Amino acid sequence: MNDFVQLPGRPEGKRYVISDIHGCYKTFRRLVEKVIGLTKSDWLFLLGDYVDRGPSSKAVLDYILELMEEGYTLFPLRGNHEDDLLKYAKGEPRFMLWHLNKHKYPDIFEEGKIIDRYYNFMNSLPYYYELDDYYIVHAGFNFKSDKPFEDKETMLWTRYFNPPTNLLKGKRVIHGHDPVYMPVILEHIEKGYPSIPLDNGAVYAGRHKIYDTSQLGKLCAFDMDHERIYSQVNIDLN
Ligand SMILES: [Mn+2]
Repeated sequence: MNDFVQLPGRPEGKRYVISDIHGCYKTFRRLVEKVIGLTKSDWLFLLGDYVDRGPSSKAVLDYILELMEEGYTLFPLRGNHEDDLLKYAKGEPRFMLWHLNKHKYPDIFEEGKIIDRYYNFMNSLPYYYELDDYYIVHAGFNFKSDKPFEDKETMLWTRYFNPPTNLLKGKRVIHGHDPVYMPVILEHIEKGYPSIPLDNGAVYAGRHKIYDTSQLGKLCAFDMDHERIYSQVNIDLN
C-alpha cells in the first residue's frame, strides 16, 4: 500500500470526485450511471467511508470493485470507517468495538473474518492523492504540523479544516467526512476557497439529532475541471 499517490496529467474525459457513500448503494449507482454518466475515459475519485451507517455496505464495495474490474478508472481513498474496520480486523484493542461490525455487516465477514476481497481492497487504500491542481483527502491535513503530509490521523478524522493558502502550492483541497449544507459547498467552489468540502451527508437524509436534515441527504459528485457540482438525493433510505 502506498500512503499517497501522485497523479500527473489528465484523462481524456472528465475528472470527478464523489463524497462519503456510507452504504447508500442505490444512490451511488444512480449518481455514477445516470447523473454523471461515467465513461471509461473519465477518472473517478472516491473520498472514502464506503461502509457503515447506510443499508448496503457490501453492495457499495462490490460495485466499486466491479467498476474497476470492468475497466473504469477509479481512485478510491481510505476513510476513517474503512481504517477502523481494518484495525479491528488486525486485532488492535481500542478498535474492538468494531466487533459490532460482524453483526452490522454479516455479509462482508466469513467465519469471523473480513472476506479477503474486501480486506485487500480496503487495505490497499491510500490516504490522499496529489494532482497538478488538487489534493484529495478524506477529512483534511494538519497544516499546523511540520509534516502535514505524514499525519494520517488528521487525514482521516479532522473536522476543523481551513488550510492556509501559502502551504498549498496553488492547489485546492477536496475533502469529505464532515457533513455540510449545500449552500456552503457551493460557496467554497464559487468563491475559490482553498478547500472544497463535498460531504452533504447523503446518509442523513431525513434523520439526525443535530443537523437540519432538510439541508442534507444528497450524494455529491464534483467535476474538477468545470468546477461543477452534480448530486443525487438519497434513494436508499426513502
Ligand atoms: Mn468520515
